[in-house]
Amino acid sequence: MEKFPLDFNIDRISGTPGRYDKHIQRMLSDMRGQFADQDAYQKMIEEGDRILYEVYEIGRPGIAGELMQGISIIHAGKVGDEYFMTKGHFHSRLEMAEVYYCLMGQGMVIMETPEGGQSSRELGPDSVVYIPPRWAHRSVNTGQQDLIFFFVYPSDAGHNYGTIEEYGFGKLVVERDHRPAIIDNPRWVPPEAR
Ligand code: PAN
Ligand code: ZN
Repeated sequence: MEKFPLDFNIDRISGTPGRYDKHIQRMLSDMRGQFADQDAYQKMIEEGDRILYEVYEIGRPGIAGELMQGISIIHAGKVGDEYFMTKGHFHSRLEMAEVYYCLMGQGMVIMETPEGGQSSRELGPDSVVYIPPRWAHRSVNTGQQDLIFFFVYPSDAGHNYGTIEEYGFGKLVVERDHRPAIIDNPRWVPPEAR
């Protein structure tokens, strides 16, 4: 029990946890092929790589019954008219759920089932989104500030990025008339047609 500390605080200004085991930074260059406007992506990369989002993980053993916790920070910005977002994934153990608790910022969680079912929920200060078993999830920052949320999921859930990397999600979140809009992803192929 004493081997792992059981508590931590979250800094309300930066959103960072007082302690963590892993700090992951995902760069624009890690997201090749994920944004719909490839020309805008290429132009941005040529201007210099940048951090799109960061994850602070508070680890626990990857065994049944344990929970992984952490903080994700998605920075504000767009590639073309598509907002900065996470890669998105299914859990390798598909039946494993997750909870997001938003501390700061504005955004959306885009969700999708292996059968192609689509859903989304908004994230804002103090909102909670429950991601049910079997739903892939991607978070999108639709605001002008960092989107910061706490997450918790089973330590043995694992991450499967495969099909999302290939086809993306069925829906994209883009800016239309100065506000976020959810539109169909032209690159997406329904699972039964793959
Ligand atoms: C989150 C995400 C985190 C980064 O911790 O992993 O926001 O997103 P990607 O893993 O899609 O790059 C989570 O959902 N964990 O399961
Ligand atoms: Zn997850």
